[in-house]
Amino acid sequence: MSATFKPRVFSGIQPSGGLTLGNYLGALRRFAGFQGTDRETIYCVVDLHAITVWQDPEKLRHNTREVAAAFMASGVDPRQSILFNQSQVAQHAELAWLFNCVARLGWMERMTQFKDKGGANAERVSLGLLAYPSLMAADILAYHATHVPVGEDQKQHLELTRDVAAKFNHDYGTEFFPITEPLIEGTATRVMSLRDGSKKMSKSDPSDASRINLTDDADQIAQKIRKARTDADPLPGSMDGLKDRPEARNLVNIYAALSGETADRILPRFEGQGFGAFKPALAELAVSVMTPITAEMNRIMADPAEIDRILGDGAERAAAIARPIVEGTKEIMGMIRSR
Ligand code: AQP
Repeated sequence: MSATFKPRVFSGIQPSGGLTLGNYLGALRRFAGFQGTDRETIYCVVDLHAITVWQDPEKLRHNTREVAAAFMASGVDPRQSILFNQSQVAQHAELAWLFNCVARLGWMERMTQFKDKGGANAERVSLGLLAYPSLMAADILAYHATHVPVGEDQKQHLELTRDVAAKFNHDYGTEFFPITEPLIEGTATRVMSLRDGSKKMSKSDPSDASRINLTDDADQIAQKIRKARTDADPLPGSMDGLKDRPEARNLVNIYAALSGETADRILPRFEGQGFGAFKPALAELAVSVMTPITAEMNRIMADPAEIDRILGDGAERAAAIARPIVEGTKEIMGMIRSR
C-alpha cells in the first residue's frame, strides 16, 4: 500500500535581484489561491539558492526583504501561510547534503539552467550552481510537500526532485518521501522577454527594457510596453494566427494573464489592427494591475523590522515541520541519534 501524505504546497523565489512580471504571473500571484484550502501553504525566500552566483551582502539583505514584501503584496498572509527565508531553517542545507549523496552527477550536468548559466564557463562556476537542484529537492521534501506551483522553467528541476525522492525510496526500501506534483498552470507559465520572444523574461537579463519589474512605476511600465519588440503585421482573430510571431504572442498572452480572459476572446476585439492600438490597451491594463501591488510592496518595505519578525516567526514554524522529517531521513540512512 502506498503512503499517504498531508496535502502541502511549497514554493520558493530567489532574492537574486528585482522581481519581474514573469515571476508575478508565473508564480507569485497564484500562491494566495492555495490558502484557505485543505492544503497547508509554505512559501520561502530562497537565499541559499541566490548565493550560487555572487550576491552583494547588503543587496541580498534588501532583496530578501523585498521578495518577502512581494509575497505579502500578492496576497500571501503570514498567519495563514508559513513565510520565511531559507537560510534560517538549517534543515534545508542539511537535507541537501544527504541528497547530494543520493542524486547523480550526470543528473545535475544535464540541467538546462546549469548549462545556460554555466555556459562555456562551467569549470569556473560555483559548485553550488551545479548542486542547485539537489537543494531545491531538499526545500520541497523537507516538508513532504505534495504540490509545487512554479513557472515552466522549473519543470526540469521538479522532475529531478521526483527522481531524488524515488531513488531514495528505492535505495532504502521505503516510501518516506512523496513524489511531488508540479503545478504549472494558467496562461503565463512562461512570460517572454519584451526584447526577444525566444528568451524568457528574467531578472538577470542585462537589459532592463526586456522586463517589467515589480518596482517599476506607471510611466516605466507604459514606456517598456510601448517599446516592446513586435512586428508590422495586424493582429489576427485567433491565437492560431500568432504561431510564428513569438513577440506578438507574448504580448497577447500577457494581456490574457493580466485580464483573466482567454487570448481567443481578446483577439477578435483587436483583429485587423496593429500594435498601435493594442499596446496602449495592454499598458493601461498592466498599470492598473501592477501599480497597486508595487504600492503595497513599498508600504511593507517601509518597516523592515516587521518583515524580519515575520520571517523569523515563519522560520520557527517551518523548522518544526522539517526537523522530524530530516531526523527521520538520517535514521533511515543509518545515522546514530543519541540525544
Ligand atoms: N518568465 C517567467 N515566466 C513565468 N514564470 C517565471 N518564473 C521565473 N521567470 C518566469 C517563475 O518564478 C518563480 C521564481 O523564480 P526564481 O526567482 O526562483 O528563479 P528563476 O526561475 O531562475 O527566475 P528568473 O527571474 O529567471 O531569475 P534569474 O534571472 O535569477 O535566473 C519560479 O516559479 C519560476 O518558474
